[in-house]
Amino acid sequence: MFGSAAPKGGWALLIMELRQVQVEAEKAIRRARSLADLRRMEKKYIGKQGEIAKIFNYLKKLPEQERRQVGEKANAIKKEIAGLLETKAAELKTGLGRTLLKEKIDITQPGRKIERGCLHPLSQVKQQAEEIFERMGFEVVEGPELETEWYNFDALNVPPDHPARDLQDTFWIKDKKGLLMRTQTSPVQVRYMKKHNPPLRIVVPGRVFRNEATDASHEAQFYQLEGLMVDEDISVSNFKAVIEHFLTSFFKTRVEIRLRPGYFPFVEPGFEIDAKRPGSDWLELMGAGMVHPNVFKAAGLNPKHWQGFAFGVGLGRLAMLKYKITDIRLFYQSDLRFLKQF
Ligand code: FA5
Repeated sequence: MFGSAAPKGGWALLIMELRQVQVEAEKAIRRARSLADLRRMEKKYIGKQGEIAKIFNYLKKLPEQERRQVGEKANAIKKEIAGLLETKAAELKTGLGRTLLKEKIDITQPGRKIERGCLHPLSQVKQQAEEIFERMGFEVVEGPELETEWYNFDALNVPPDHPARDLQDTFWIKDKKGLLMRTQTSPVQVRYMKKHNPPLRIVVPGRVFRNEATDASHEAQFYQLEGLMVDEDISVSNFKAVIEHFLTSFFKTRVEIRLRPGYFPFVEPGFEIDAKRPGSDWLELMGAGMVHPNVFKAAGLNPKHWQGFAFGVGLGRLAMLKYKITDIRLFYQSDLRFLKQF
């Protein structure tokens, strides 16, 4: 820095030099990332041969008064740098501690359980019913929820003035004449028979819509499973045998059923089937009957040659009986406390 003799005003240069060392050291300490960094800085700035020590070496070349002034300043800066190093070291130590704590793994903890979901009870019922019918040689087919008036009513022999066509019962599509949300899965009978020749056995699961008030056993949209079996020689006894086999397999317990005469324009004769478990009330489960000749005609089949039975069962009603649920609306409320039980 200086030669053998300090130049005049050299103390001022030393003070500037000290300021520079101070600023540089402060910056470096702030950026330090490890204790090793700090040790290097300690050596560089306040070590025996560090920057401050070098300045002390020049002090003896200064006149007495200036020497004291620069000496005091150098000591103060040395102390400050030592303090900064100490604070930063403490900071790094606790920071490291915090990271270690955060990343600590307790290997004695049991593994975290992945919660298992389950199928909605109505989906389960749908799958079980499909499987049973598939084992009896039935094919599972689907049809559209948005349907034409022709398939939903006309092709099914429903008279033009039948009350089911009323606004109170059917959700008609606004401004689209002849389009509606299907009120039953029965239109798929005709859709299928138009494209496939008998003998045939199908079941059709699907959502249907009715413009009606809801109560414990009625929803405005619900699921049905339609069944259709057509061959040359099908009778009501075939229907009884198939349905009894289905119900016994589905409920895995004895379920009493009774057939009541019922009117559906697309079957003749027609009946309603009620079911009951020991200790509970009769519940209307399905509508059924022998396919009406006019339905065969609408599908382009000869009613003199073909015979068949059809039925439509409410999947919600099956689920109610199976799980002893007394209100069908519970299936549609998405309450996990209810749904997790299945
Ligand atoms: C029909 O829908 C006919 N298509 C059934 C049919 C098919 C008859 C083939 C003959 C031949 P029904 O409206 O009764 O019929 O409904 C059939 C079943 O759906 C009922 O037995 C019941 O289990 C269920 N169901 C009817 N309305 C509702 C409703 N609002 N909420 C829940 N389930 C219902």
